[in-house]
Amino acid sequence: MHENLIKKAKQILTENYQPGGFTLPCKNLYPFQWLWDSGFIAIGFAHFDMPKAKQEISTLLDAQWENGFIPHIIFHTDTDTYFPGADFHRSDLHPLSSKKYKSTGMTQPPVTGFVLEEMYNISPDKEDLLTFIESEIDKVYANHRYFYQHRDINNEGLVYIYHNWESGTDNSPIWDDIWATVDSPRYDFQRRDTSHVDASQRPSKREYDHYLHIIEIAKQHNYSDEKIAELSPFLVQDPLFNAMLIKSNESLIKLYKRIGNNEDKVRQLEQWQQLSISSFNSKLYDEELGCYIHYDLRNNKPLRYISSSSFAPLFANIPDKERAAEMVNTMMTKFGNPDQYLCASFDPTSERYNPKQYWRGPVWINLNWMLYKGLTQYGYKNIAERVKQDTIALIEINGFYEYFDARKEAHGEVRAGYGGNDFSWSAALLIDMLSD
Ligand code: 2M8
Repeated sequence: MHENLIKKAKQILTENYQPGGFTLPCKNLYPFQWLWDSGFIAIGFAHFDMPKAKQEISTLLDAQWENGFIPHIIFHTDTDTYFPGADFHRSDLHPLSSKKYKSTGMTQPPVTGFVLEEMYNISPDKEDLLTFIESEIDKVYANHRYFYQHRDINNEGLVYIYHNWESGTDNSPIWDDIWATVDSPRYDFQRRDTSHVDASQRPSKREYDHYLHIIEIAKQHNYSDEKIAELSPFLVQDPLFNAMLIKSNESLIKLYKRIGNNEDKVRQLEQWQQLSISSFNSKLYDEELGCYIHYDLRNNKPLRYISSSSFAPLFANIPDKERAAEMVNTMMTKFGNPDQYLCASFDPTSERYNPKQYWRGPVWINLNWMLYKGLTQYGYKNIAERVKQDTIALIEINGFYEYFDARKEAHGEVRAGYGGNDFSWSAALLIDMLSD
């Protein structure tokens, strides 16, 4: 079943793979290596080309800074078809940044820990994979240590992100509340994304002003974590980001135990994990909404909106069974209408919902993959199956797009897949879902 889809997905990954040992998220639109894309891509490759899966992760970790930080974009080439590029980000300003690669000075959801575990589970040759994991796992551990040492300013086990691009959900309507508090300059710059993709499917010029403004502040202080925590107008505890960290902690604990002789690291990870899960549950859960939400650390207030990130904690085993049931109820009431594909990236009943614009509403395959796994884990087999079938249908009808309209009526006569086409993580994660 679905042989043609799988064949096409493998072809996309193989064609997006680059001589530098990494895979483009999508040709033209994203011409470098992105952190969480690489993680999802490695899971896809693991099913049919393990050497490339390993190489993807090794290349990513090779760009790690001396303080454990892993950047969100690694600029492997000098191409100027993406804005803002290496010359704008100036990772060299940070004293501990990589001397080998130019990168950004911000990160993305820490997926690498659980990606190693997924690769291990997929591989038929466990011994070989364990040898690979042994060679890389300490770098991932150092990355987690970086988060707990530098991004957890209240020592509560919840780390902050200082830029919307760190969230991965770039222009989520949730950030509108923050932009309303920021008086960013109006910059003069030339966007590149809108020459590849219809502008109505991308963030606005004003949003880009804010994105650049935060980077300018960080650069003025050479990307010092302490200064960023003090000065960035964007300082958020994001449930998706923190759930990824928690999920990766869990994987590191399991993998270190399998390797053996790493009791100190296991103990440390377990300590972080305990605090993180307990604070996540007490601080980020909104009883009234029945799901997890973001917390604005800069302005000290919860951001009370429902997005697909609100359900990602299911993937990381964070809620207890009772809470999981409430979350599933919220999800199905707000997002699960039969005339909608699961799962819109933002609350379809909100006036801020836009079914065509990037992270303001469309369905994203990486979030669907997490939900599929999370729902399965908690025993919601039928809903998990719906997420899977919806994912297959969206790709079958439209192609391997970056994001998709959640409204069923939008598909058919016209294409309702948006953003870039032949998008790597859509291909990679479909391969994984179909192998289940
Ligand atoms: C999108 O973000 C980049 C900036 O990082 C962009 O819009 O230029 C997001 O969807 C992000 O989550 C993703 O990792 C990246 C590459 O696919 O594209």
